[in-house]
Amino acid sequence: MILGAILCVLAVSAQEPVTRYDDNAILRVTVKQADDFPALMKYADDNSLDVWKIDQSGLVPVVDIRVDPTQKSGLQSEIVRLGANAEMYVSDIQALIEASSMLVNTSSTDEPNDPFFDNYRRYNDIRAKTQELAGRRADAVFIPSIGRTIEGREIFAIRFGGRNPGPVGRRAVYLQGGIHAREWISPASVMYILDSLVTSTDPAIVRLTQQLEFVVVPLLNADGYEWTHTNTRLWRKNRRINSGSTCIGVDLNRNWDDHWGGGGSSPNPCADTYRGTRASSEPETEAVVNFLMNTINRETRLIGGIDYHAFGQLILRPYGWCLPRDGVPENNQEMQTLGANMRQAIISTTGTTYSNEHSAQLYIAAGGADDWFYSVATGRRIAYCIEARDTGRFGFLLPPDQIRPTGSELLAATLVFANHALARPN
Ligand code: 0X9
Ligand code: ZN
Repeated sequence: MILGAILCVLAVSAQEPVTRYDDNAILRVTVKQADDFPALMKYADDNSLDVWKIDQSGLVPVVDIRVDPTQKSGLQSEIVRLGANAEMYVSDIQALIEASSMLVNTSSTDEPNDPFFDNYRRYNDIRAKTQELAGRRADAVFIPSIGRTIEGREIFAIRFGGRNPGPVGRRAVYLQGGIHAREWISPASVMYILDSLVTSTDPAIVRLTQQLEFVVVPLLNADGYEWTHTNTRLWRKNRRINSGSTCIGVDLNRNWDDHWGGGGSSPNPCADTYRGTRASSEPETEAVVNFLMNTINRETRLIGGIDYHAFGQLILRPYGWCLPRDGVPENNQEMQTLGANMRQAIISTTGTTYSNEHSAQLYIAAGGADDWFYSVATGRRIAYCIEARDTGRFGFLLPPDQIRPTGSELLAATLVFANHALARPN
């Protein structure tokens, strides 16, 4: 019992320990009053607890925290000290990991469904799929290599469409997936969107993709993603070896050159929100910065960017680095209305409800990709961070039978976004 109650690292080979999550739980903590929230966050940070979700949309913040058996009683004492309320939301993460991998999607309709979207795919399979798409549309799909990860994996982009730009000139939108390793639904959904755009025969989509270029990086944090498949399912960061620390990884969504180093980003290499030593210190960040600034922005007019994450079902607009009372983008109204239209498109597709909000209202986090897309890459046009399914039942462990419905609702939102990018005045 005691043995089983310890998060154990099973050595399958000397180099590659596989992390198990036996008896890890998700506690849903509701603080008594908003003033108690910083103390709870500090406790989580000091004790390296894995914060899965922060919900500040209600009267008081609600926080989902993963605890292993060695962390549970400490957090419980802190909860008592704060007079907070806690509910066991998920009791055994390891069981959830094993159960969700069993739920492989099999087609229930007459349509010939692409088995690629039956399950979450590895880096090589995702790359092969983009090459297959390029093979089918050799006239319109290009796969530039934009750099290499820390471990040397090629970071590939896909450029599709925009060959007949019409009177507005050549415009582009940028779609990015897989910045956070454990958020598997992100690269899966971005691949679903890409596949739909490339293979669609719907005249509205065909016309859109003729006019607008889609620039897509489906799997930015390839090293972290592979690590979640081979070793540690709940890994978030890249695989940087941090000098002077035994802790690995930089949070790539705290590494961008817009208010880098600000609130919600940690200077501690052991934290899950470690921002790195400077803006764009990571080759994954740098690859996108160079590609968008030196190639895409020279050849096209980049109108918008979306960074796809999980989870929470949220449409987040800039800024992430400060609260609305300290500043909103000058075109906040445009992004709010567009967000509402994207939200509505999702409801019409699958009935799933997403929020539409200023990002920092969720929590402040500076150095995010979305803020950099907005303030730098697009020259203050339009940007979002979309947190895909679900609201916490499975969290990062979303079963693969939800890939197609999530992909189709996010496709609908992305089409609304892309049509707006084409229609806006400049
Ligand atoms: O914290 C994040 O990086 C994102 N949430 S996640 O659970 N997927 O890690 C939210 C980022 C929102 N954008 C900014 N704060 N800039
Ligand atoms: Zn994320």
